[in-house]
Amino acid sequence: KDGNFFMKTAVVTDSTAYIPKEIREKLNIHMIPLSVIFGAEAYREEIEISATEFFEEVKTRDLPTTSQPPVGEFVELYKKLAAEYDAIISIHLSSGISGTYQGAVAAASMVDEIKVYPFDSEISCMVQGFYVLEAAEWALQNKSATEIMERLEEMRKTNDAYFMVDDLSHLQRGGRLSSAQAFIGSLLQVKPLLHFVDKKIVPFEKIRTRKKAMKRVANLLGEAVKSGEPFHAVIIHANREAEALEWKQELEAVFLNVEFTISYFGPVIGSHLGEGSMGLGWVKK
Ligand code: MYR
Repeated sequence: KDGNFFMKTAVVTDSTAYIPKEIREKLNIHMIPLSVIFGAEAYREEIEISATEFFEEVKTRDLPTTSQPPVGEFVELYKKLAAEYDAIISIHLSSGISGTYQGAVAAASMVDEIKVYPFDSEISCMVQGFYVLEAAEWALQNKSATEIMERLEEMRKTNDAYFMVDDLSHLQRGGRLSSAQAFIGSLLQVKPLLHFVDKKIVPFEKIRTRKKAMKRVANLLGEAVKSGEPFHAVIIHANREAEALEWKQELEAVFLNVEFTISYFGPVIGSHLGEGSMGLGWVKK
């Protein structure tokens, strides 16, 4: 705020936050899609292919590869927003698993018309979405870009997530699992719980069954929220909505200071995790 002049800050993210279109429109969130590539055909997720269409498609086809958005798409959007806004906050999936954030940084240096603040969420999906929703709400309240960036850094301190996959080989094939090859070999037999360390995906603990893994994650949440302060949490599933709903009800009955929502692993992230994956992320309100 500078006298009567309010900073207008635009919020940009990528498709892997999986924020539904109605919410993006309501909160003025601008989205740049990543793509899934089946053979010679590329589809921009959330625009040309939905999560439902994707999981239907991969019933009869191998999982596709994925690609980050072209830098030109960031440049074009930033230039367009420069006409209407004073600054841009651009929030992206972890730079340890995708080149998307670097693309935003490169585009920011090519656009002189407006100051762009790229933010590496160091995570993805609706856990990245927590940052995006908060930034968008603060921007609507005319908070400055630097104030919003400080708030995002503060959120990092209480933001955490764990997830499990049915088949670890997808993550390994896509090169998104960071661990010694021999260790990964030993993990392929079990269902390890995974998380992010230093922007990269690493196994957290070897756990043999899905039920036990979910129990372990619930305990980790309990540890994180034990102060009783209000938290947001999100259950994220890859085509397992009924199971996610059931887990939500179980967790809601135990953690009264936590507001739970359900989200999904869409096409791009689903290509690396495979169907049946399930995750839980949280942040202090
Ligand atoms: C690209 O092609 O640039 C996209 C690569 C995406 C890799 C995704 C790896 C799995 C991420 C799991 C996130 C879980 C968040 C709770």
